[in-house]
Amino acid sequence: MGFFDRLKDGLQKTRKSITEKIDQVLVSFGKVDEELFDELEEILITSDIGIETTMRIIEDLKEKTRERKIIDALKVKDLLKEELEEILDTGESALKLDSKPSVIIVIGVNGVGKTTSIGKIANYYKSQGKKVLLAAGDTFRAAAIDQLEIWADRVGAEIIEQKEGSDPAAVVFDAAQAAKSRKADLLICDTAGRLHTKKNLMEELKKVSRVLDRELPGADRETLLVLDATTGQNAISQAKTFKEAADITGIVLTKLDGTAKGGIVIAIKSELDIPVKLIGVGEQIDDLQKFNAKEFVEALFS
Ligand SMILES: Nc1nc2c(ncn2[C@@H]2O[C@H](COP(=O)(O)OP(=O)(O)O)[C@@H](O)[C@H]2O)c(=O)[nH]1
Ligand SMILES: [Mg+2]
Repeated sequence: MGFFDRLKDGLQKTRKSITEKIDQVLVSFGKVDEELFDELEEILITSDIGIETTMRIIEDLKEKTRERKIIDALKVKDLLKEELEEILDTGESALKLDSKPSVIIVIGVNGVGKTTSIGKIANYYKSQGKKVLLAAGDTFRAAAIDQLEIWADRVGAEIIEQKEGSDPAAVVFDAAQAAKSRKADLLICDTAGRLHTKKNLMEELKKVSRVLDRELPGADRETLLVLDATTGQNAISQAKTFKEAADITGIVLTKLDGTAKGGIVIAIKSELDIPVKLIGVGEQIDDLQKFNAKEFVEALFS
């Protein structure tokens, strides 16, 4: 399956819930009127786009139909696509990882898909001929270290680890030294998603970040927050918490294939001001894609 087909396939549930309903409404109305917008509003809100963003979209649609004197309801679909693309377009969504080594830190609550995404990212850069080093910074559970080890074996990356319960900042320190001495292109740091308290977790992330500032000054760094699309509006509040502890450079939105509420990507963009850089559309190793607004909207409406 090609890239676009995987995306389409991954967005199947969302497409069914948003696009098919929109099509039905547009066909049944035939002509543009006030009630049509009420129906559209309801569909958008129930797909987790968020109330505020939905209102903005509906207002814009009303204005554009007036300006362009559109009376055919079916034409509203193109306007909606245009509107969504505008909201989602963040300009550059590519990861900036030019220095050698460069660093990715992956953060987010338990179970969102951090370790799996690291495996997928590592696999991508390995396939580009890069030397990739993983740091097992989730020392909270032994199983987390084992899981990263499996990924390292699978993709042919090296891994730096210590035993369960050790200080993640110490693991990252070792990994930074190893990245320099082994001339790695890319160091990817896993982190814990759960500690005894939220405060501990945030302090730990700050400490890891300081170690990297000190040991790899000037290295390109992406701090990626992983959010699980199936958790809906909860993902937004997680992002707000993590934003206070880290300079997040991008979001990895996982499990879009598992939800009909993929509209969350639109809420994230308009409410958080952090670009979505990667999206997870399945469990296969190549099911993590670069986010592109135009392709996303095309896949949603195709
Ligand atoms: N369907 C689907 N499952 C995913 C995706 N990303 C991660 N997962 C699954 O989510 C679960 C938790 O992932 P894990 O990487 O262990 O989360 P972590 O606790 O944040 O490190 C695993 O079962 C993964 O296979 C995705 O894009 N789609
Ligand atoms: Mg993990």
